[in-house]
Amino acid sequence: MELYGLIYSPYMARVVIAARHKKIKHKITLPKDGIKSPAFLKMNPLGKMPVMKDGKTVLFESSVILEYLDAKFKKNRIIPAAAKAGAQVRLISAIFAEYVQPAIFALFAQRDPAKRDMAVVEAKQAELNRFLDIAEGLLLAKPYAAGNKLTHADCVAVPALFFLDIVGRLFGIQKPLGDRKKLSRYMAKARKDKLLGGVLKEMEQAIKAVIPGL
Ligand SMILES: N[C@@H](CCC(=O)N[C@@H](CS)C(=O)NCC(=O)O)C(=O)O
Repeated sequence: MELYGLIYSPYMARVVIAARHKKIKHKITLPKDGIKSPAFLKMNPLGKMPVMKDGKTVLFESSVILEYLDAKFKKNRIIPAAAKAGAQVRLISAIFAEYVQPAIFALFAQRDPAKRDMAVVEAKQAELNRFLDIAEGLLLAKPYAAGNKLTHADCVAVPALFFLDIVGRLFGIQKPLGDRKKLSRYMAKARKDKLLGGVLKEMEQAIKAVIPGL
């Protein structure tokens, strides 16, 4: 299997976490002439990473790839089969994918102090705090997002929270998670986890190559 993209992309990281957790043999590849090249656009007309190539199957959109991986490779399921447990996992994923991460990205877009719109920053910070409170309420952090097993929720939450840390550094925010105990414990554990911690380190290395001095 080939996974096209750069690990600092939280969308790519989601897929890498799932592939490693499921012990799927894969290779991380950079599109030869970039993600806007004709060859890459043939695989993903949106020109975005990640793209997955599994034999003749080519897929894009991280959530679709995660579904495919879980359906095809039954080992170490990331979405529990039971309706309620599966929904709980998906709910945590949705909060991070649809709310927390977009608010973080909106702040990331304001990273240049010279071009920063403080009204936008304040509005997005308030929004982000509200979403983090909701995530704090839903998270189990025992030690994984939805319990004692790594799931789809961790594939989404950990890369999103990696970016929260980056935004914190870019904006000089000491504790971007504030006093949220579960989220803080969750990320501390994730950093020590072999798989999640490894991905976090790779994301850190990769983003430092793009934003020097971070
Ligand atoms: N909804 C997509 C989003 C993918 C995405 O936005 N990827 C970014 C990297 S973080 C990208 O490739 N951006 C390049 C561009 O939009 O030109 C997914 O879940 O895979």
